[in-house]
Amino acid sequence: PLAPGAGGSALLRGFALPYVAQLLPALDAIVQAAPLRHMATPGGLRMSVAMSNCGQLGWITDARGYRYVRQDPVSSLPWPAMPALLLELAGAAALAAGYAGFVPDACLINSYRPGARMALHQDKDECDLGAPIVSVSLGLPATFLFGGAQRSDKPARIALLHGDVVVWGGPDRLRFHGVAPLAAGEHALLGAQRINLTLRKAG
Ligand code: MD3
Ligand code: FE
Repeated sequence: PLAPGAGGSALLRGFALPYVAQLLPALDAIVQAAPLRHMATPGGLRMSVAMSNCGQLGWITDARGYRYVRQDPVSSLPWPAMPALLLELAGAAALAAGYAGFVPDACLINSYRPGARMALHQDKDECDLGAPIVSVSLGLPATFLFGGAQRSDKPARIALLHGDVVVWGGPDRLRFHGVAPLAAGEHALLGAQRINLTLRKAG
């Protein structure tokens, strides 16, 4: 597991570093057009992670549930376009993990401030669960929790650092996963924040 080229999952340490200088201004423009916001779970709890999206589809949660939508519900405008650089990064990472021809149509932008966390969950809102998910970590380090097929399976802890890219697919695609509360810190480029991008084929 977590070895490149096998068509399962692969942890690609520092894979995004050559892209960062161009990626950060592109992300700035996206969150200016579609600001990061704390969405509510279907149960009415405010998420500690602030989110936005780019691409044809964006993931949202509200009282009506979890789903992908074409427009930002805050502005009623389409989500900002996916930057070409992000498509290139996602395609190259997927290929390195054994997935040729990965073309994501959705990019969820997760912003963690110290204390923010993501509870164990499964990602199953996408139409094609055979497609991988590419995640890009930027800014402060986080402890990723990698569980099993059951919520009760004890998760492994994996440090995800600035520039790391993980390709999640095959038998791992439906594993429970989450993020431990972000530790305080200051990153040279992103300040007191971790940004995680998840690139998906949602439609
Ligand atoms: C493993 N985000 O947005 S990215 C999410 O760091 C999410 O913000 C986390 O879980 C974050 O849904 C983790 C890594 C990730 C994404 C999807 C997965 C790992 C996954 C799907 C299946 C298994
Ligand atoms: Fe997830």
